[in-house]
Amino acid sequence: MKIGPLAAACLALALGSSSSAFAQTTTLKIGYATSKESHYGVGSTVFCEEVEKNTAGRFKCQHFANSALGGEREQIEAIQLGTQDLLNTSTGPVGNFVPEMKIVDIPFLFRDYDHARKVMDGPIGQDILTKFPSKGIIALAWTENGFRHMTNSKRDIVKPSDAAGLKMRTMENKVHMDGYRTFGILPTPMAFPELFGALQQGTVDGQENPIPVILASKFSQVQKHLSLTGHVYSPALLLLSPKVWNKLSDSDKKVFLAAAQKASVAQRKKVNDDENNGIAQLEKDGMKVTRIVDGNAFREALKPAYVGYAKEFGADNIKKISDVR
Ligand code: EAX
Repeated sequence: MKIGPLAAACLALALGSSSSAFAQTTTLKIGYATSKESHYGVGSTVFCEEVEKNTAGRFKCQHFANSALGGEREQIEAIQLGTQDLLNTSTGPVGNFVPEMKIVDIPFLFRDYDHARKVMDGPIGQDILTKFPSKGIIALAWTENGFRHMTNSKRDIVKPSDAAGLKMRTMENKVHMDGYRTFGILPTPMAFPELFGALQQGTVDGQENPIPVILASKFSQVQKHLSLTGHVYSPALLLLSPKVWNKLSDSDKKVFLAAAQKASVAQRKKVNDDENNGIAQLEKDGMKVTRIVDGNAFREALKPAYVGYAKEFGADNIKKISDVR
């Protein structure tokens, strides 16, 4: 029997709607530290929209912004267990799970955003991503947190001696803590969700984070001084639970990986926008911004820490990263 175009359209519609009515939708839980409007939220939203669109709605996300699922360390554990599906996280606690990753947390390793992104997207960064599966984590892509700057409630920081003696919250990251000690800082590791309260109560004098985080977390309400130290690049990662990954078809795996690439582009763009507009905003919000910082003095102070880094990671491996142009 020959059917006309209208009948064919009706049939297609009926089949289409019936198949989507029966197709199962899997809702993936995605967590991140800051708001849905922040860099993490922007990247995560792009990832989820791409996945939803390119799997015809078989997958969608439920967002848990603002650390609703806990600190980043706890969320990594949940990814391993499969009680959480997705996490857009800084590398802060990740090195405790995947030691090969720690090399990119070295202070003053990256010159600028171009350098950092080139390394992450190139063979060195991509090779690190292959180390995750054996630790029970799938790393879909490098996203981004940004260059970290110091804030505190006491004074302007131009050189390490200004930072000396300040009690500063750090991430749970030994590479950072070893470096910051050479600046004279007293590092106090703490999970991010506790940080605002600790600053408010004066448990610590300061903290360090990229502009997008300082903005999104409204640290201007509890910190007076912002110094644009840019002392370390803070990469981020879009992580997936192997429990989800192992059930995906090959073509869905491709969709997830391509979506993660788009997420990364969008997240980095938001970091750029915040770097360009956020500092003036923080000034308006009452922060005193120190723009000119003695970077050479910080790098000089850091030399003893680099001796340790060379031992741990290999001087040649560090040089390979520095040499990327
Ligand atoms: O991932 O813990 C931190 O300071 C991180 O930079 C923040 O949670 C964003």
